[in-house]
Amino acid sequence: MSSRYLIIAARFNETITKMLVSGATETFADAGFSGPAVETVWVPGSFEIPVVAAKAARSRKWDAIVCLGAVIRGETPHFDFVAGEAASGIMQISVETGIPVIFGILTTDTIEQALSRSGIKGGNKGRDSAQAAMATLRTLRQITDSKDSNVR
Ligand code: INI
Repeated sequence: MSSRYLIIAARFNETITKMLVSGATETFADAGFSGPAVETVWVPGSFEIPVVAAKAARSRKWDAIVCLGAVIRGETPHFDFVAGEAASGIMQISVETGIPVIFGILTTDTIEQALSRSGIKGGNKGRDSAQAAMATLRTLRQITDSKDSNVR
């Protein structure tokens, strides 16, 4: 089945978020989704992700949305606000629209921890998030299909 994915990435801590975007893009490509099937848009920071995700999800142009960012505690007293509001905004949009909106925002104490979860040591939150988007979409379609097949 054809699927369209949107990646929303924060420019804050761009060295890290670019690696997350690469991980997500490569994972979608490995699964056969590239070119117009995967679009990427950028926002200034993770705090701006929910408003863009809300507009995108309500437009119904994409089947799933992957939100990528890096919030590092050492860099800001706003850590709890930025990370917490991004998380709750993303969850709210996903549940409201029924579209998978994946929380791919790293929340770490140090830049070293963020780097090690963005591909430097193997793990890549962008890759995990793309996999979560495809898996959640599959499950939602499975539920819709089984509902339709029970209609007499
Ligand atoms: N945004 C991030 O994505 N990560 C951070 O670590 C961060 N810090 O450290 O402050 C951050 N702040 C910017 C924030 O997301 C907004 O762009 C800004 O507050 C304007 O609304």
